[in-house]
Amino acid sequence: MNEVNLKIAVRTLKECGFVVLEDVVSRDWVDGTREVCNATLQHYMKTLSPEKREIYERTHTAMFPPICAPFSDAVAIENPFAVQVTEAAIGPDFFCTFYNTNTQWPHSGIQHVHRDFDHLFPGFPVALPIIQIIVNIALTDFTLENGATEVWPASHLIVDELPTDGEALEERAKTLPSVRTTVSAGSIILRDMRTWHRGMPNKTDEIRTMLAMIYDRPFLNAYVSATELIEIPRSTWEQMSKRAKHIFRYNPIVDRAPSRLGKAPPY
Ligand SMILES: O=C(O)CCC(=O)C(=O)O
Repeated sequence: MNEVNLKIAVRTLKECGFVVLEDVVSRDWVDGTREVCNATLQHYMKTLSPEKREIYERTHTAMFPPICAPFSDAVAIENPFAVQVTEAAIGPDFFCTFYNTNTQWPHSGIQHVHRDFDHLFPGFPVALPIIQIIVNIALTDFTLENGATEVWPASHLIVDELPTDGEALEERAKTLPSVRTTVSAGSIILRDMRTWHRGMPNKTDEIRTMLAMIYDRPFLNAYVSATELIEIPRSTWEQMSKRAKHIFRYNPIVDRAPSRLGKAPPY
């Protein structure tokens, strides 16, 4: 990205709480990854109780993908455009200890409005600079019909002592303008973790999924819970670039072969 576009991207992220980098990942990679991801999701759903599966299919599903190809490909974990914007927004030493997927199943319903992370000092009268960015890579076209995420621009700057989700937030969100992230497959959405958003109903017969990685400012390492770390198979680690190893430096490297099954996030 040239200097002018980088400036616009970072400014948009800071002002609006999210920015879309349109069509930055190749169709070939996206199509192959979607196929593997859908198969992994099907495996993962079979590991759940029927009750849980029913709830996930009706509402929303998050899954930890196995850290092997294609999920561990450089184009995903250290996408040059996403890294460029992230470095400019939160500095070069950011790290990642969270990587999941977000799926709206065919004919699923609406998610509740929420922010993924609260302000560092809830109640402080002004919003502090951005500290966490979620990097979403769309594996399908995101449309109004299949549940493109709804986002409230500039809501990351709202500092009232609202909970991160719940009735009060739903009510307040109704009074504020929102947009839908209708983007093409292979687009990347970078979002400040404080920005209000929700998954929307998927009225189509196709699965709608995006990958999601959280890039954090270095000091947040002190708050990472051990149960949430990503287990990186040594065979994946050995293939990662120096840059990717730096981004994923706080995660455990395990000697198990990569499992092709998705896992449940710890919530
Ligand atoms: O899948 C979506 O559209 C949004 C889901 C999401 O970002 C979340 O659950 O935090």
